[in-house]
Amino acid sequence: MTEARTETRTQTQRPPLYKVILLNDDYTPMDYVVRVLVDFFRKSPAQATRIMMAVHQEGSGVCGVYPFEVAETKVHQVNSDARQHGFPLKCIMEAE
Ligand code: NFA
Repeated sequence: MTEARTETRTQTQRPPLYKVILLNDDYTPMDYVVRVLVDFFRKSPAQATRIMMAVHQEGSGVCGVYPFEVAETKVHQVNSDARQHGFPLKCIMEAE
């Protein structure tokens, strides 16, 4: 009788992660971008202000890193809220 053997996995499976990125533009008010970061990305007002200023100065910035469906939901929420307010703010996602 041959002994049955099973391979042991040494690495834990992790879901692929996606960066959610805000893009700068010339019209969206700074305080609105800070509010988006606090409300949709659960940042503190200080963190939100730092991220907003980085996007403003560098053209884009990462707001958070999430599994696919969470990232997709955040992108939708931000783009739809910005449009409802009449601002051109754009949010995108990118594989990490
Ligand atoms: N650049 C915008 C302004 O000067 C502010 C902004 C920051 C817009 C980050 C979009 C993203 N009002």
